[in-house]
Amino acid sequence: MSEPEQVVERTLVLLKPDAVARGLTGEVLRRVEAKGYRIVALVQRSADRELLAAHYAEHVGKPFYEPLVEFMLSGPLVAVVLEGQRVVEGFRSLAGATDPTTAAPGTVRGDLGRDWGAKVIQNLVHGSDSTESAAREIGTWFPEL
Ligand code: DAT
Ligand code: MG
Repeated sequence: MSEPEQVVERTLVLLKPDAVARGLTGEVLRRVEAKGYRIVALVQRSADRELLAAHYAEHVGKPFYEPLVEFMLSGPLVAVVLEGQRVVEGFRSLAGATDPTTAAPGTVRGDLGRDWGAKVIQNLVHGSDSTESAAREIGTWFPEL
């Protein structure tokens, strides 16, 4: 009998400006590596409006879009491509729910995030929500891949 097919996925992760400013990039990447995912690419850089409009295309025009952009422009961020079986849902599980106040303890957002009274939710990390989003977002941040 043949082995079951192992479908290796990739996902796009952002360690947002709050994670970089608070010195939490190592802590987040430690959790990713401890889980067993492979870092394929990693860069610290600043975003710009055009890049963010492509990245957050589904949110353009929403009430929180402009504060979200301002937050994402507020300092350097780290963009990462991860690889592994079911890594798209696996990283979302590590990250936890969008609202860090109620995100489950044990998750990045639940353990390390909170409400700071800002105009937009600041929750340390982004992770692609589907393999289709991952392909688009990896193309946005790492066109060379
Ligand atoms: P996620 O990052 O969990 O995939 P999302 O894609 O719905 O969440 O939204 C992108 C980011 O925008 C999210 O991480 C935090 C912020 N955000 C989402 N909904 C919001 C809201 N209702 N008010 C303020 N900020 C919000
Ligand atoms: Mg999202």
